[in-house]
Amino acid sequence: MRLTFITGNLHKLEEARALLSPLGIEVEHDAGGYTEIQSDSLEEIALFGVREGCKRLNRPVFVEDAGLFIHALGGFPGPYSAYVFRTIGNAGILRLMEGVSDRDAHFTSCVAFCAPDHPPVVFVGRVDGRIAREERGTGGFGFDPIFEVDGSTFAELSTEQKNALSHRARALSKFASFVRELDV
Ligand code: ITT
Repeated sequence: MRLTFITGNLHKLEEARALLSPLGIEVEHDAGGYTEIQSDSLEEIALFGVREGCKRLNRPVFVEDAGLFIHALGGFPGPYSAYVFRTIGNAGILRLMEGVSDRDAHFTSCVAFCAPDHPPVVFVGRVDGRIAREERGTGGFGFDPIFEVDGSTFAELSTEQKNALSHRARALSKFASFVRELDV
């Protein structure tokens, strides 16, 4: 089975391939992008994007929208994670969290799939962790150096280790179980 992943983020592509290839799902890459609507809901953003991408490419496609939700900050940056990462980055998040003892946070990932003969569907994955006191590790991307689970930041893990527990891997695993049953 061959599916097209529309994303501008090559790290996401690597994680998706590492997880889906062993399951017999070949992932092609399209960097043509999609409209990221402004919404408080990652599901809505992903569903809108996948509908548009499927229309543009006229073949089975998926997209993924993810966000970091920091509990002490009321869920910030959430659906605005890409913008916040670009503007204040990890250093800015650590500054916002100075003196804050509740470090709880989670990542959520929404994988949306659509095919010419299949309506859009979405799969959600979540991982709970904590905001570290400082950046650690050189792997991964984005907020990985400041998000820790069981004492290690995601940036301290290999792709395989991150895929054993990440939000994206959880959403992609649900997606894989679903899509393997389809004849697309
Ligand atoms: P797309 O082209 O697929 O949209 P993107 O990088 O813009 O790629 P998102 O819109 O999903 O991705 O933005 C979410 C932001 O949250 C992203 O820029 C990262 O900085 C961060 N992020 C998402 N998943 C992450 C992960 O697994 N580890 C660390 N940071 C992550």
